[in-house]
Amino acid sequence: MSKQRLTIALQKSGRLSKESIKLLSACGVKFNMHEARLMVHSTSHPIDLLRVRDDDIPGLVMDGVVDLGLVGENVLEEECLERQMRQQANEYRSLRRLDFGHCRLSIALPTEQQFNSIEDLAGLKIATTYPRLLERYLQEQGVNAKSVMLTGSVEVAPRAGLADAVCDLVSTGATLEANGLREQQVIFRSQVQLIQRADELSAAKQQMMDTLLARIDGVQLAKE
Ligand code: PRT
Ligand code: ZN
Repeated sequence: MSKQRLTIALQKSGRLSKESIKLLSACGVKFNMHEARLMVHSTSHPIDLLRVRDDDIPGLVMDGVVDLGLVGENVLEEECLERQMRQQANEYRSLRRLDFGHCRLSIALPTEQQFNSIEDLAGLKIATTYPRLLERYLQEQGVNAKSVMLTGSVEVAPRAGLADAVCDLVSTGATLEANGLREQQVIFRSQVQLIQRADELSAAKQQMMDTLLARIDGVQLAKE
């Protein structure tokens, strides 16, 4: 990565990509976007964008491969816990919580299933893309349930007989409802964070960073 240009990792395509680009544009940072490109250079500032899958963003920041990242706290915290377990570098600086990508990670059960308290999860298999967040929650609650890792189609797991329950991201709740599931317990609330790698930036990058942060604050304030 460049010593002079600030590198920002953001989601290539998905729920966060439009808003991430919109935020940078509102800060006056200009790009010639090419849909296929991994790396995009700003034409107005010493800033480069690295467009990747959201799951790769925390690791790229924690490993110091990029300077900044825009990522959902669900993905960030999951990677942090995973790296903690594996005793890998998991440090980063939290710069700002941003006003997009809001969702919650919730445990949901088939609608017909009784649920009175968290103890009702004992002995169940719970499908999730976030096993570390789920296991931490279960441990805190002292409930002995099993997480089953699925990277996609989590909401169909109970009907397919792969699990008894799910622990999945929810925003409107329509997906759970369409799959005959009822949201029972929120375990984590998430929005997008701007994060920075843990070590010091070069003077040139730090200067660009200060300018960018001031503009982000201006944009956020104007939205309120
Ligand atoms: O390809 P890549 O790995 O980059 O993308 P992805 O498919 O892993 O992620 P993507 O684009 O779906 O989501 C990126 C991030 O957006 C997530 O990590 C969250 O931080 C945030 N986010 C906000 C959401 C949602 N809202 C959301 N509703 N991510 C996923 N969903 C899904 C959820 O998994 C479920 O399938 O939407 C469905 C539920 O939505 P409702 O409205 O029906 O409740
Ligand atoms: Zn992803």
